[in-house]
Amino acid sequence: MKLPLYFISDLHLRLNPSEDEMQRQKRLFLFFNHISKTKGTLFIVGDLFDFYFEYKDVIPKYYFHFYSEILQLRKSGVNTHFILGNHDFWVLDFMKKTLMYKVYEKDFEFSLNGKSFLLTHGDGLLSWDWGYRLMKKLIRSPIFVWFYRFLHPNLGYWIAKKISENRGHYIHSDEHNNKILNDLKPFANEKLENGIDYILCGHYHQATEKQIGSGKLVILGDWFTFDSYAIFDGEDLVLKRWKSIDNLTS
Ligand SMILES: [Mn+2]
Repeated sequence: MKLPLYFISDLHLRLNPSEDEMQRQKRLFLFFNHISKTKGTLFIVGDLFDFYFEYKDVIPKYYFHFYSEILQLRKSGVNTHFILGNHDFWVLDFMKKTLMYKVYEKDFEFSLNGKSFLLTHGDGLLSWDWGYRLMKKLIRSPIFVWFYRFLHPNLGYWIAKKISENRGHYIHSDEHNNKILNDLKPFANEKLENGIDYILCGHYHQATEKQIGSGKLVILGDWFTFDSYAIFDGEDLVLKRWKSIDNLTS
């Protein structure tokens, strides 16, 4: 695995390309361009898309620019790893083989330079989220996917757009952020006690790093308000915000 390692999550690329969305994607592609120059490895820790459903012979056209940019990044020698989130679970061979270097349906653990990493999208971890856990089981079940696949793509994407439009924004109060962080602590503690050094997750749309003992829990933020990413240079893992090619500030 080539250094540096870059980690991002919760891009939620949209099905309705507005002017805002185009600007947002432009910033992301400038970041990709930066990575193609520094080289290294990119990990996308879930919710890359707002909705992605791949059919045997059909892929969504909305993400055309993204496909092109990611292939360019790979051509520059950067391997792209994609840990699926709850918004992009329904991938087939286009995502797994053509577009990404590697796709993970579950959490992914690896070690590099004496550090152990755990990458998890992070959905379904909160103690009060039992309703979501049930829903997760349902929408990932083969029978649900089998049924959805039989809808005409126009209808399948119409439903997804309606759900996407009606979803609230991801603005969190400090109180809410702390509540999440506290609830994730037992999970993080257990992993960190069992030899993991760094836990990276997404899903919660907050950009936080928490030192726990000698380890670290990083919530990767998103690409709406934060444009955040974590970087591991071989020594340490740091959470940063992307500003522009020439101006990287934390
Ligand atoms: Mn998510």
